[in-house]
Amino acid sequence: NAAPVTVTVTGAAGQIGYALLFRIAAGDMLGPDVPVRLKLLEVPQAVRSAEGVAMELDDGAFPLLRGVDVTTDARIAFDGANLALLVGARPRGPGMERSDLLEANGAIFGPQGAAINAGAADDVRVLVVGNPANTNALITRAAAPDVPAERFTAMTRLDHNRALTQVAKRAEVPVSQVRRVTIWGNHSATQYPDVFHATVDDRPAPEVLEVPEDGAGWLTETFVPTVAQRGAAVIEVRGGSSVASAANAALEHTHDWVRGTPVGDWTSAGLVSQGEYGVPEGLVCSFPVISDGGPALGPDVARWSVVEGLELSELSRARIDASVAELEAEREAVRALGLV
Ligand code: NAX
Repeated sequence: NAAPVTVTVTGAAGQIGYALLFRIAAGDMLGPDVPVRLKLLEVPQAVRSAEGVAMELDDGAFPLLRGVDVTTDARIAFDGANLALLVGARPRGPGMERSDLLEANGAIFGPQGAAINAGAADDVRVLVVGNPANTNALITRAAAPDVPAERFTAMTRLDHNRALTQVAKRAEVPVSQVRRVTIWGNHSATQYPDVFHATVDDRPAPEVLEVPEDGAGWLTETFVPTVAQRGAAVIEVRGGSSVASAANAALEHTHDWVRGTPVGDWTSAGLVSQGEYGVPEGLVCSFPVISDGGPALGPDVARWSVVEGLELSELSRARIDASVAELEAEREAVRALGLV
């Protein structure tokens, strides 16, 4: 009877929260052998709704679920947290400038980082889903100086999964036959989905997809914009933003971090740069990453590491540099606001 893992979810009464919490309780994130305790953080206006979600979690009678707490106090929410999924964020309102958006999110992620620093478990791992995810992760990390930088991540797994499926459809293979695609840069329209190191049925993807080195044709005209603008396309067709697919991506990101990526494959995640591929140190940038798994939790936590040594074409280099420039501009903006 293992000790339960404490999972804190912010924005618990929101759409992604609703799609995420029941799957965590069902064991989809950490596996069928790992009991969980959930701590739900919400703002006062939505806390009653979060309490309703907690009632439904009770009514699921999930064998792995060892309790649900609901709070509006970040200190209570992150106390003892092994995993922190930061989903709640301030969306861009009408007439809001980018600096207003960054400032509003600084007021959320700064205090949450401080609460993580003060009270989370020694092995805490943080995934930021709420947008702008990379820069919110940067702010959270800056407010938690005692937690190792490698524990702060931003979600680009949904972009990664979108890229996998676009490649599979183009190659007319099941998505399970596609490996090693990469999302580079910011979780924004400037992101660069890269297929130059991907494989389809163990063959080089550029060969299968007939992509020339300069990316002319399908890659730059269809693939990159389709992946980068998929969120907007879902909004247009579904009449609402991506929710279940985002929750699924958060689950997979966390699962692979804790339990390891499959041998021979990698995934994408926003990590604090240590200068890999020339990305300025400290920026939270999406890279190709692996985790070697290891003990599910505890002091020897499995780590993400960036897959190094990939050769980048001129096209890839230019696209990555453009997205990294946007991350730098966001960092400058939050610096000017005193948030990092
Ligand atoms: P919702 O608006 O449905 O839910 C957000 C919830 O967060 C609300 O219930 C709100 O009360 C709560 N909240 C706000 N401030 C909070 C705070 N300080 N503490 C605790 N809770 C707080 O949005 P939803 O559709 O669930 O999306 C959540 C976030 O995910 C958004 O920022 C969205 O942009 C982002 N996304 C990120 C994706 C990614 O790939 N990284 C993809 C999906 C999604 O767009």
